[in-house]
Amino acid sequence: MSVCAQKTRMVLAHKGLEWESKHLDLRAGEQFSAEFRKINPKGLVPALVHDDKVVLESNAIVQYLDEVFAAPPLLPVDAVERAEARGWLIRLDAGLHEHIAVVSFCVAFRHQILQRHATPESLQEFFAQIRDPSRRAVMEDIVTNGLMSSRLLLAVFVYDKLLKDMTSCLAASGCLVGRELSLADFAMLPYIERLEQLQLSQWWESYPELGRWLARLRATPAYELGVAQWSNPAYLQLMKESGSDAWPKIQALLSD
Ligand SMILES: N[C@@H](CCC(=O)N[C@@H](CS)C(=O)NCC(=O)O)C(=O)O
Repeated sequence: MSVCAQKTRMVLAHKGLEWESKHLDLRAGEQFSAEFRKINPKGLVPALVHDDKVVLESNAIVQYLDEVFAAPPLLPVDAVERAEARGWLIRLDAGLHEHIAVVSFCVAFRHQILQRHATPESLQEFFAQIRDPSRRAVMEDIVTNGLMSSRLLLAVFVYDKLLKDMTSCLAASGCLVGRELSLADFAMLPYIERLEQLQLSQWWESYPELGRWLARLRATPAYELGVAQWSNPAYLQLMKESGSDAWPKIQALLSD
């Protein structure tokens, strides 16, 4: 259920490409194995291996796929629109990706970590596996503090602005850029769907454009092959249960 892997699989599926998937159990720490670190020393998914070459970073991967497998194209022809589509991808790397991790862990996934690592020693061992000190600090904070993490407030404000910006772009054609679905739509979908899985869809109750956009993307074969078929019922259940009382707390942060 990695948002970056969902995005990548949707693009592979939209292009009609066949791929072999090696699923890693992130909660079990399989991304930290020596074998996977040979592919991605950062211990992050997804990683694409194509023609014996490794391509890392999901936004670089989807653009690589769009260049190497040109049809059907997923970037607009118009240069300004191409720049706009890339702008949405940059927005993910410039903060939103970290913010969805903050929201997801503060509301739901921290419970998995706390359950798996029930003693302080085991929890410290888990944090110690994260080599990047900044990622480790974020994880320690959100797992330990949950909805009380100060990072959640920032994440909520950034998301609120994103939902408004998306709505104003979607009003014109139902797509984020131009008139056809592009990398921008496929990249952004998992970040919005995750909010819904966390029971936060009331956030965009007054933005019907977003609901229509979600429905349009979910009707694509790419969604079925890249996202729906990979859903993990246990994760969905955890997000549903843990998210049941999250919206009033998020709403309170928004009105502070
Ligand atoms: N910038 C990277 C981010 C990758 C990333 O954060 N992947 C997450 C899943 S969405 C992951 O592997 N998490 C495992 C961990 O943090 O230990 C990309 O876009 O590929």
